[in-house]
Amino acid sequence: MKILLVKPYNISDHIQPSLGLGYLATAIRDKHSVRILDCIKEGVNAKKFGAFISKYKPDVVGFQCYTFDLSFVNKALKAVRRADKDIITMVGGPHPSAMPEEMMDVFKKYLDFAFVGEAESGLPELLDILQSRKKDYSKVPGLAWRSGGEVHINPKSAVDDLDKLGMPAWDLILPEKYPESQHGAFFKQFPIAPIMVTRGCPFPCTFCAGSIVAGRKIRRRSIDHVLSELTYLNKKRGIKEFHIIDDNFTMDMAYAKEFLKKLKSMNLGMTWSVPNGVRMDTLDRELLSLMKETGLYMVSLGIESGSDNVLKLMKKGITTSQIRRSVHMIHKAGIDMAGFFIIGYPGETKDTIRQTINFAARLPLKRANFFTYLPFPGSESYRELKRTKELEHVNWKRFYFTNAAYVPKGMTRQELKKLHRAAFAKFYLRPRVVFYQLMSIQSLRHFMFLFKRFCRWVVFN
Ligand code: B12
Ligand code: SF4
Repeated sequence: MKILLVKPYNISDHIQPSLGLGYLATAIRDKHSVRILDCIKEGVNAKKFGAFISKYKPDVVGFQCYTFDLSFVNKALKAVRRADKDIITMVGGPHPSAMPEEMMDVFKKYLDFAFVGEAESGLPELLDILQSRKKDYSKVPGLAWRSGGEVHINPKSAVDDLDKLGMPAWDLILPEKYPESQHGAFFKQFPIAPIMVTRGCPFPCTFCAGSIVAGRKIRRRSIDHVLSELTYLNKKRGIKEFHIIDDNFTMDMAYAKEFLKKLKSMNLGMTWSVPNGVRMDTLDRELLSLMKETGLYMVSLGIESGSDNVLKLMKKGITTSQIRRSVHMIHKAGIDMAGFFIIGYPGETKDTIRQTINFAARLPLKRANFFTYLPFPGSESYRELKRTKELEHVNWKRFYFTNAAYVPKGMTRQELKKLHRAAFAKFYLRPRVVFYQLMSIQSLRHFMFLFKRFCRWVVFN
């Protein structure tokens, strides 16, 4: 069959290959013809999507769906049905994993199947059934399907031995064709590819929906498997920088150290970063010096808040004094840092937000990103807000970080947005911080990209 896997179009500045779709392509390509369409990279918005489908004529279209993709997915599913009602449609990813029943209900006229969790074993099984026309979907792991108007959801599965999944289908993704600033900001070398070394996170942070797909158990690829992927990316695709996009690459410090020692001995000359962040309690001096020696140029840290009370509410398992100690250890190791912060978490006050803003400015960070809290389906905080009926009706259209989709009691949306702007202004409008950003610009093209991004930020905020 002719399968189209789609990364939805959105307004995000992240233009990065989808490893999820890459792994799925690997799982099905021996029996099917597969194409990965990254609508962000190709500029295929909802208006253009119908024309693309009419021309490409796939048998199956599958969308990767984050919560903030819902509006595009809605329009795109309708466009598929309009183009050809026989095309089979499906969705997978974080949003359907958290709300499979709701998705099957809301999109019932246009959506045939949804997947919960990882789908490397479920998708090939479903395609076999579709091809054989047997219509017994009851054994396909993680599948949400309909029969007699009822939605059924099969238990999900996750592959324990990650090496068995092989590599994402890099020859279909073509990472070398992606733009320079995959993470929407800075880099050292180009072209860049993301890689995933581990899956799963056992920590209970209440705002996070990471485990909804990957689960709480941590699974690791063998070190040789990861290194052979890096060698392939470097030698065959010309990739010079890699981004480890795990939930928390340094979770198992012994594993991370062994990996880095072997990487060092290979002398690939690649630079790397951990743009999704690592926990500060999973770093030590030896690990940091190995990270630096192997080409890590910036470490992103999930700091979240400058208030111990809020950190406790978030079940982050770390205090502000531990954060300070850890940040100083990284600073001493000579590694630049970026911090992630959440403001407007349930239970926050304007004072705790100001504490976070001041805390961020006092730490020796080179960059900071402040997100307004979003109640991700599947996260503990989402469930809690639903339970207390604080979140009766979610406006998914507002579901983006700059939109302040949720506002804690005791403040207005305007006040939260004002604090959000103040956080960026206080952090970035300092000569040494401005100078550092200017010195990190790689080319005129990079400057133009950052400038456009800044203008967009001003408009959206
Ligand atoms: C890597 C990552 C990114 C990368 C994404 C790269 C990409 N192009 O896909 C980057 C850094 C760009 C990113 C950005 C953002 N991310 Co992110 N990200 C992750 C992270 C850490 C891992 C995702 C991953 O690659 N997993 C590995 C692959 C193998 O799994 P997968 O992609 O989920 O795919 C599997 C299944 O989901 C399923 N599947 C997926 N798609 C499909 C499609 C079909 C048809 C089928 C059948 C199955 C299927 O099968 C796949 C294989 O098993 C997750 C946390 C987590 N652990 O899941 C957060 C996460 C997905 N991100 C999240 C968010 C919110 C964002 C941002 C909105 C944040 C921001 N600051 O703006 C942006 C949005 C960017 C965008 N343009 O869409 C949330 C999503 C929550 C939600 N309900 O929407 C998560 C869960 C983290 C969290 N905060 O809780 N992210
Ligand atoms: S925020 Fe990071 S450490 Fe916390 S649960 Fe999510 S992935 Fe794990």
